[in-house]
Amino acid sequence: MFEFLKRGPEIRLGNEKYICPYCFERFDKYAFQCSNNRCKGKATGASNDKVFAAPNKDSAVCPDCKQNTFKKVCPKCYQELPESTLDHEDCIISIVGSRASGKSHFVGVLIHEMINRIAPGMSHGAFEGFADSYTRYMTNFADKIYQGQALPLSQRAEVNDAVAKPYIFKYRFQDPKKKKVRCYTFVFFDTAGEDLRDDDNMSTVNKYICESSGIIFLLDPMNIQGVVNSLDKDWVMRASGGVSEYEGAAYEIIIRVSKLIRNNKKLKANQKIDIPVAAVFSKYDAFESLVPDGSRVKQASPHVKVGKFVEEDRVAVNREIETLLQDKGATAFTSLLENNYSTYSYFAVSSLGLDNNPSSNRFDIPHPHRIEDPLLWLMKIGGKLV
Ligand SMILES: Nc1nc2c(ncn2[C@@H]2O[C@H](COP(=O)(O)OP(=O)(O)OP(=O)(O)O)[C@@H](O)[C@H]2O)c(=O)[nH]1
Ligand SMILES: [Mg+2]
Ligand SMILES: [Zn+2]
Ligand SMILES: [Zn+2]
Repeated sequence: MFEFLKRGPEIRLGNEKYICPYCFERFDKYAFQCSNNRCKGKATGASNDKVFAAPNKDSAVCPDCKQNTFKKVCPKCYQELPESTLDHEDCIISIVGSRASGKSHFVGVLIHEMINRIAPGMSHGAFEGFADSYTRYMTNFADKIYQGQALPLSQRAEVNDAVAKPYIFKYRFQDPKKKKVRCYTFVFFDTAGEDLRDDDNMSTVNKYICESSGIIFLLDPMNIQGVVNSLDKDWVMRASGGVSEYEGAAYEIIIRVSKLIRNNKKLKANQKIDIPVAAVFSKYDAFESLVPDGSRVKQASPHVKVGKFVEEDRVAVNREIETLLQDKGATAFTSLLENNYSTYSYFAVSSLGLDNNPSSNRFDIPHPHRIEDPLLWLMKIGGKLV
């Protein structure tokens, strides 16, 4: 940890400390990193990473090369900090779900859609990667799924940077009412299902889950026995990737996640968790045949088309999916949500798209169905949409 020796007129961070979106420690001071390529950063007060202590100002002078730098970094992990972190404007989204429930494909396709369709369509906005997030996103996701390759199952955070490090994106858009630009930072965590299997491994992921502004809980249709029984078992197995978790895996994860948040927030048994949860049925394409004709969820998502969040559509889909889960005997899941969370809603998405699953012989570029619904809802209730 870096020692802060110098004092001076500082930028106030408010009473609250900020949370580093990489190591999740709380700090009231940030450090600076020299961005001069030729600087060796060996001067007194600077670390080998050219990180040095300075008062909380907009910029600081490197003690070694005397150049000015604007690069603010975490004093512990030395990762660059987005402005919004210091302003407490971060929106941390945790994606959780059992092994092979489709989390990585969901994140990979959602970010692509945010950049290319959702942000421009909702508000003429732009979705931009922060620091190395875009490059890491391209390497770990886009270069595979947008080249017709399925993603591998994610390794545990301990051994895999793709999981351990969040993907940070800025959403910048014009607020027509206030005639000013608004900017929010999204911090996405693609949890490895394996890290959620037991309480010990959960310690790796517990920090960001507890600090989340929203949780996207992906529910694999393969985990619901009633769903599998209503379909051709072999087909649905192939269609959903061929990895079948044991029955109850989804319930166990939601129980474990809830216990973790309850302990962390010191909640009493009769208090509900106030982090909003989007409970998302993944791989919609694989169970579409179970959805009655005329259902709202069969239609394309309306929000981006009309340029604002259509609450009435969310309500209709929520009702349809809750009914489907209850009809298929997944009441253990629905009552877990009801009893633990004050705000939740059901969704169904297909990241890959209709007729584009691993069972079909071709694997097209993803053309997702309703992938934006959960995130737009979390933004809407968090006051982050106009
Ligand atoms: N039919 C269908 N299959 C999908 C969809 N999304 C993902 N899959 C398949 O589900 C399997 C698992 O997907 P992943 O995204 O790797 O799952 P994960 O939740 O990240 O798994 P872990 O990293 O092990 O926790 C893969 O074989 C995917 O092809 C989808 O929208 N439809
Ligand atoms: Mg994964
Ligand atoms: Zn840090
Ligand atoms: Zn320097």
